[in-house]
Amino acid sequence: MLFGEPNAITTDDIALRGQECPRSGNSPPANPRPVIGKIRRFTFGPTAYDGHPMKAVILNNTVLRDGHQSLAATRMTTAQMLPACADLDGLGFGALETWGGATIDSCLRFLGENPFERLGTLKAALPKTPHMMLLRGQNIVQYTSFPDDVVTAFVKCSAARGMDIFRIFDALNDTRNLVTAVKAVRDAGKHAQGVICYTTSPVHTVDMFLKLGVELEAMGCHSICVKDMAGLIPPHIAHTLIKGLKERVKIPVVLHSHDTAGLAGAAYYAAVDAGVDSIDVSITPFANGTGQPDTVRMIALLEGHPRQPAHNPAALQKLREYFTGVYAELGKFTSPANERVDSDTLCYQVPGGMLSNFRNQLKEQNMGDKFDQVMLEIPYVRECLGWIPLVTPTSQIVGTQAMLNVKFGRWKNLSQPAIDILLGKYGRTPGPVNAELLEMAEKKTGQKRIEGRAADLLEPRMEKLKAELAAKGLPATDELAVLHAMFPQELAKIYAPKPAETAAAAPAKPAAPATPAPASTAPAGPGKRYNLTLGGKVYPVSVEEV
Ligand SMILES: [Mn+2]
Repeated sequence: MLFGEPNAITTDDIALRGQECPRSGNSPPANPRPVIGKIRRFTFGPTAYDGHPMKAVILNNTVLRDGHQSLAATRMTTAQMLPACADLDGLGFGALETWGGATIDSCLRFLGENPFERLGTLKAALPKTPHMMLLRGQNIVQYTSFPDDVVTAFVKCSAARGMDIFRIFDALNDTRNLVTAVKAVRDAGKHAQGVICYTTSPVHTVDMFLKLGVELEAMGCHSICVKDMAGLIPPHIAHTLIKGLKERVKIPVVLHSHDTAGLAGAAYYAAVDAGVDSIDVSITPFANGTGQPDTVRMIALLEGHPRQPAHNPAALQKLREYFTGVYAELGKFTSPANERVDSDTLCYQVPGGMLSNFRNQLKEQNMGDKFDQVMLEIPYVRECLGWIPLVTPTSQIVGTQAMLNVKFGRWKNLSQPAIDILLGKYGRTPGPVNAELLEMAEKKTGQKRIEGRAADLLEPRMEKLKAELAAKGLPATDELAVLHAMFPQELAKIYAPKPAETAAAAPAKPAAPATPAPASTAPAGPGKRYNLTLGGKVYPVSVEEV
């Protein structure tokens, strides 16, 4: 084993400060730095992995979701996935991540596909392996909060199409934003996986994450995923965190990381030593870099380890060859910047896919030369917004605000989503938000910060959504209603009459094509488009998650 236990380790000694980053500007931090209090002490027992020492670690495969989301702007089509399905299904992966995250947005916005039909098709093509999806809690697969009835309907529809494991996260780790989704998944008889979004900051400690894990189990989650979306977790911390969780909870624990900074393979290895039940891998070339470690590479890393899983090198090689062809087909959306290991992410914590996309965004804003300045502003903005983890949608919110601060001066323009964070509309922030900024936000909006669960303020919407669909002449099904709630324009485009059909009726004005042409700017992902009106000018900003 990598890690002996020469001394008892106490987790409250481990504050997760991450890399020291240079601070932009000369002004002191706007927040008084919260004190990291002495939290409950405990020591590790003598054994390294006291579950089943010889039980192989389970591998989950992400190539059909996070793999291409991280390395090819989520552009893999269902048609490109299907030829790989028989081999993927036969390899004995614990789960295949096939849906959720940005795939639903991408299906509608770029690929002209009905995402629920994709799920049904993939379920039929991959009948043996459990399907897994990424769900953003109360945000479903969008960027703002939805009422409980929409969240519940979405889960029901996904379960009916064959989704098995729902990996549910909240960007602020506010469990109040997970409750509805967890209950809906349990009611549907499916597997609810609660997520700990891993990040580093002066207010985050291993102990805080362990407490969150215990809370997730108590909430009824069937398993826990440590989601390291920006690839920040170092091996020793991974070991400490996973081991601590395994000692406190009875449900399985998964580690999900990205190789953006080159840490994921080693972090996984340490987690395997610590007793992690499963880890997420992908398949080259939709692996490594900003994606998950490649399956073959991870198995090779575990060579000689008692927990190395059995594998089928020939089938894996065949898949690798197949996906190499798909990667070439998606060349417009891939980038060497995503493929290489880049330690920048350790400093700025910006998820890898967002980093490359952000470069393009700044160029579009004529701010290409301001990249470093904006990156330096990100930790400062994050601190002022209560040290929120950077994951969709908070990564976009912090990135956009940092850009505005650099462009117009600090806090001269406060974006609406940043205001909503300050007002508590996304949930409880890990640290306190900057008091002056909060005052500014309250003055500007005439609203007070809310302390309760934001979704409690939202009226049920399903009936209204169905009425809207009916008024447009579309079928008023639950599936279309939840898509209409999140992606009204994109859904309308998919169902717009084809140009050929309208040619006779209105030849002068053809309808929008069902399959929009791919965006001309290379890896522009299916990110949120913010239209920021500043000083009378509209600035479109878009960034994407990893
Ligand atoms: Mn990920």
